[in-house]
Amino acid sequence: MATNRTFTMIKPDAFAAGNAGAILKMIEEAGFKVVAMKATKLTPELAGKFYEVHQARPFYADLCAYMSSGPIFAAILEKDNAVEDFRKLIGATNPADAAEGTIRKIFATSIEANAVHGSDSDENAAIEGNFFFNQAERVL
Ligand code: RTP
Ligand code: MG
Repeated sequence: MATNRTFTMIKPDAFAAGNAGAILKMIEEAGFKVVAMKATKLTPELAGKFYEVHQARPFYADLCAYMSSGPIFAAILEKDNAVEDFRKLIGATNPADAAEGTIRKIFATSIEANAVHGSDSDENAAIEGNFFFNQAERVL
């Protein structure tokens, strides 16, 4: 059964461009509740660990450099059918393929600098939330 939580990051490009507030507004207006959130900055090592599933891909080194290039927001979101509904809200990885009205269509500037992350399964949502937030930070 689908759980009601997912994990997101507002990525360095969107944070640096001052789009975090507008993106969070879209997330809230789509019915997601923020139940944990922090501003932070990944080291290249932490970015590499977070995205280690992609370590054999040609874009992995660039991805780790980009994801550690500046501050991000990390957040746990709550809503029915959270993982699937959030992936719909953010749109396709490549903004050129993202549907009109999706966060990536509006804010992403390239397939890499694509504004937001969204977990791809309930299992990964839990793993990724635990990567950033300890128990005391997940009391809600
Ligand atoms: P995410 O994990 O960040 O939510 O993105 P996603 O599921 O839509 O895409 P995924 O395949 O998991 O890729 C992770 C991130 O790597 C960057 N990427 N660059 N240069 C490229 O061809 C390329 N492909 C992917 C993007 O930042 C993508 O979100
Ligand atoms: Mg992914």
